[in-house]
Amino acid sequence: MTRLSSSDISGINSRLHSYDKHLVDCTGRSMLDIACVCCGVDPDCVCELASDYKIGVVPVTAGLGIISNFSDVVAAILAYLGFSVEVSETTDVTGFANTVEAGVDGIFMADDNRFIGYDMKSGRLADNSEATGRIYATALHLMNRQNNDRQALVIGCGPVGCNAATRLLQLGWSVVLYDTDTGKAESARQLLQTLHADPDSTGRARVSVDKEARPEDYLFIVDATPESQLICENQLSETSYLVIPGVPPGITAESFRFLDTRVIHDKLELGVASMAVSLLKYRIS
Ligand code: 2YH
Repeated sequence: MTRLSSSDISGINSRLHSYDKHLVDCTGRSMLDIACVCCGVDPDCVCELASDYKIGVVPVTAGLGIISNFSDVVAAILAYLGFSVEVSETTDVTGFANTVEAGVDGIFMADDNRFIGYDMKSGRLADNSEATGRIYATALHLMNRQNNDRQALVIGCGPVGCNAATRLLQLGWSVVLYDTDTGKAESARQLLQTLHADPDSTGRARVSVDKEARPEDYLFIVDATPESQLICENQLSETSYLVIPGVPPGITAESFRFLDTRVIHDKLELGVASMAVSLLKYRIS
């Protein structure tokens, strides 16, 4: 699992508007709208409730410690989405207690292993890996505006990749799994196959493993790996669509320019949006 660095997330605050515009260009929807599609809630309802939903972000010193701008960047994303948010001045257990006592509706906090949101009233958790996998898959689905093909290669079968695959299956896609650890890919296939046993229109299973997967053979790709040199420029075409929840991204800066509105990647924004809307959902339904 990648631990974000301060430089990974510096500048996010000032780029929120332009990143949101990029998301609209890619999918036809804003960040908040993609999160709403992902969570199955009405954007108008979310817009109405968000400003009354108070979120406290608690810095955590455990393990490798504070990432200097992490809590502030998470808070900036939440505020951008319309939530009422404050970063706790105290950390860890004291920060958690002070934040609860301040009467918040939800709490966001992360250590080196998990990044969670917690809704006080329902007692429900939003897990960043799950939320990130699901929202990137939703974004890929929305990028496929012609609605053709609907088969995606999911590279990396960790929590983010498996949640992306799950969401794609729920949206009616077929998924081909790849992981350098073939055992991991096969275990993921078995689990997903149990959950989504319905075949595609030709009678084939909608979940499979391709041990020799070549990115150039797929139009729609999820890069859920921490590899920086995963996909070469010559493996991408005019018809490739790529979402990259993985950090660092597995393509070059040149490939980003080439793909333009056919690639989505960020370090925190979509995952945080998905977590926040999934918590608010418990207040709606
Ligand atoms: O970056 C991370 C983990 N890799 C989260 C994994 C979630 N999928 N955690 C951030 C740690 C933040 C730090 N404890 C702080 O500043 O509060």
